[in-house]
Amino acid sequence: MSYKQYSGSAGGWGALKATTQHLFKSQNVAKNISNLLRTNQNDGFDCPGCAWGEKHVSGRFRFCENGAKAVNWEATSRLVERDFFAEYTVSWLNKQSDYFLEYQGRLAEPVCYNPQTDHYEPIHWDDAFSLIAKHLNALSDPNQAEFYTSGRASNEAAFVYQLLARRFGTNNFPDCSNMCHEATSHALSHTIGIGKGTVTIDDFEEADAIFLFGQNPGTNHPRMLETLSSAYRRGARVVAFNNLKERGLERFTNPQRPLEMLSNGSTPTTSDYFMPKLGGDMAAVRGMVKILLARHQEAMNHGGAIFDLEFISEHTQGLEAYLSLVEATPWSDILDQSGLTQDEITRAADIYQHADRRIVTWAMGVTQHKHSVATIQELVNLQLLFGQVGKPGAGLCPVRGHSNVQGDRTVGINEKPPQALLDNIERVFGFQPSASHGHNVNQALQAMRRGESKVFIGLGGNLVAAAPDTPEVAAAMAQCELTVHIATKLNRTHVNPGKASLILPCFGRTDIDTQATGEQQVTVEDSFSMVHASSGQITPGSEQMRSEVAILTGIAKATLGEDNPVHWQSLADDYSEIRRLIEKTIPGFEQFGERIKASGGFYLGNSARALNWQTPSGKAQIKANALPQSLFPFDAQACTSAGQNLFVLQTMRSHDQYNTTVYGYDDRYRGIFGEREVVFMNEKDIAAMGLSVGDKVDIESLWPDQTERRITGFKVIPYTIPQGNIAAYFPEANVLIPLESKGDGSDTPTSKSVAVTVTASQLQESLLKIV
Ligand SMILES: Nc1nc2c(c(=O)[nH]1)N[C@H]1C(S)=C(S)[C@@H](COP(=O)(O)OP(=O)(O)OC[C@H]3O[C@@H](n4cnc5c(=O)[nH]c(N)nc54)[C@H](O)[C@@H]3O)O[C@H]1N2
Ligand SMILES: Nc1nc2c(c(=O)[nH]1)N[C@H]1C(S)=C(S)[C@@H](COP(=O)(O)OP(=O)(O)OC[C@H]3O[C@@H](n4cnc5c(=O)[nH]c(N)nc54)[C@H](O)[C@@H]3O)O[C@H]1N2
Ligand SMILES: [Mo]
Repeated sequence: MSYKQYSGSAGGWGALKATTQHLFKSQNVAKNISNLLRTNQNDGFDCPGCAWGEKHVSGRFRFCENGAKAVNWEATSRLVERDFFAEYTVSWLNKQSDYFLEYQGRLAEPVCYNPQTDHYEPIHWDDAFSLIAKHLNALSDPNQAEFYTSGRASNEAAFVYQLLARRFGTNNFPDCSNMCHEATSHALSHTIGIGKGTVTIDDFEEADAIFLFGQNPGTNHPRMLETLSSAYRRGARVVAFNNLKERGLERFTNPQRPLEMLSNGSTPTTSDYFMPKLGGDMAAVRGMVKILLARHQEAMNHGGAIFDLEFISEHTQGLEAYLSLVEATPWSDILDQSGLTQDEITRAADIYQHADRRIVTWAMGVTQHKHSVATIQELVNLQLLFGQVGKPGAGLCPVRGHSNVQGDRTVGINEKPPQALLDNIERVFGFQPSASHGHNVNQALQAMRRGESKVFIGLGGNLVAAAPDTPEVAAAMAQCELTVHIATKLNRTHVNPGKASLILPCFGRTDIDTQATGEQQVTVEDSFSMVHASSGQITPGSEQMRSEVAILTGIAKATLGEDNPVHWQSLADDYSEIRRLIEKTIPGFEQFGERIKASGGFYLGNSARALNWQTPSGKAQIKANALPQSLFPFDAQACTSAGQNLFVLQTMRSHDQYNTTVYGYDDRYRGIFGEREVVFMNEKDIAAMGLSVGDKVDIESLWPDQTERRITGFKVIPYTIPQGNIAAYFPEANVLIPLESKGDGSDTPTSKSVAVTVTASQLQESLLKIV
């Protein structure tokens, strides 16, 4: 275990080396090399990594180091078979690490939990379906079932899933996006009338300035580094706002450029770097607008303008209220909350003003705070003032996480379905779906915890590890009469079973999916609203695995009946049938089957980009939100006593993980090797607490309830991070986040602002005493 500052650029030979190591680790080398070459190609599969889009140019490989890890992890030849479950009890498995659980390999056959023996035991598929049907049909209210989705599910699987749940009678669709970009969907739909980004990949080639807020593309969207470095090379300004110094936001060696690789050269990915306090982006942007407003007023005095007055008057509403609020916001608040100097904010405003086409991107550093919706609306305001929506080379770009999280939403995974969707379902399927709002993740977990929701079905994902307050979530699962997990790999959620529990092994994106009519394709949608086809390339490792669609139609047939409301089997036999139903039900999918044949797929369109504002007023809304009272998710100061070291903690991903999937214990770009129980701190804070690098600390979170939330023995790592802020990895730090600490309007866990105290590890002190 070691800590060594990383001096290289992102990408380059380090990435190639890591890719090769992961190839060997999967024990499927030859197959996986050919696999990687098919990633994101027209006749291949969509990368199960992130949702970044692709420009379709032939003859280039289209995977990155972390995409390669995702592919290798899924395409392993290791299998979890009945002997494994016979050997280990579930209680024993629950004591193992997340890495251990997933590393065992692909789930190979359906198993059912036996509480008497505490083992999972084999079960026939039909018996598994009957058990689910029995439990679902025994509920006194369909809203006692929760249908969770993780964003890898294809459009076809997700559409079948929502149809099954809606026919059953509920809108309980907790979704991974409730912990992810929910604030984005909420903020955007209430301002520009659509909850998606307005840019396409081509816009990045025309932008003069790209502002990146709260994201770490070097690890989480590595293919974006190429886009950023090429923008930089042609002279665009690329401006990062990040709470940490992230290597991928500094320099990148592109493995696609042989000369750069051979000369160990690299291209910067950003031209300017600002490090706001956690949650300080809203104040920073408010400061930029305040400067630009003053300049605009000055220009107006001389008959000019800086804002796009024509755009504002034709397309927006709410300008006056917002500008008065900007004027009324004191600089002291802006500087205090942003943690930036007035000079820095002025520099950011200068760059913004002197560009003509600006793109603003953001990810979890913006969406996982209490005031995330307001922060995103501040970004929207800035862009609207300058007419940056619906213009080539400009726009709003939330960078999505899971490879099909956006598509799942598009095809109906929505706990608050719009009336138009319900009407279409009624028209196409001849039943009236429930219009009452269902549960998001937070509400589902609360209902399970109270014993009100009794059946949990998970289409992928790992909710126990992904959600906050881990012991509470585990307890919520344990309360359920039945938990059902449709999954590729064993994880924490599976080893926290309900009173009855099933693990149903499914195909992943890389597997060949053969059904009655032959090999099937599925479709996915990227961050740029491009829909394209994906076909698996390798023979599944076990004949017992089934496709997600086959599993869902199996559940539907057993629960609802063969033909209710569709002939389920024909959907499983031929996925084009599902695409025909999507075409009839979801706008934008006209001639779906034909259009996915095009290279790179097709563009779903975006109403805001077309300057068509789907808001009640028919205009884009400029929202006047006050800055938050405090950057803590509650009045934390009131909960601390004198002498306690109060910090705001963010929880983020290492370079060797995919959400709760831990591929390894290194975080190369941050200089961490062989460990994950670390906490990144500013050197001055380390010194002020009398700590040294490598010391162990205990971290306790503050929340006005009686629950103790604490992690112990985390190693102190010095890092470029503002004083008062610290960072640790998720899922290890999830126990610190109270379920009740959630975003206003989004219910997203405040994973990037947790009020905590840090103390020297008691364990360490007691050891010292012994010495
Ligand atoms: N390899 C890999 N790829 C992934 C994933 C993965 O786990 N591994 N996960 C996928 C998913 S589901 C998602 S949602 C995305 C996540 O992609 P990211 O949003 O990049 O994920 P995080 O690791 O949470 O990183 C958050 C970044 O924001 C910064 N940050 C945190 N708080 C603040 C703040 O208040 N202000 C500012 N300005 N910066 C802040 C952090 O320092 C960090 O750089 O990636 C997707 N792609
Ligand atoms: N503290 C903290 N918590 C967070 C975050 C954070 O930044 N900080 N980030 C949040 C974010 S952005 C997200 S998106 C959530 C993620 O939450 P989830 O989507 O629930 O979690 P994942 O870790 O992506 O799920 C991994 C599991 O999915 C299954 N799986 C993988 N591929 C497939 C497939 O093709 N089909 C099926 N059926 N199953 C498959 C495997 O069994 C694997 O174990 O976590 C959130 N939690
Ligand atoms: Mo995500």
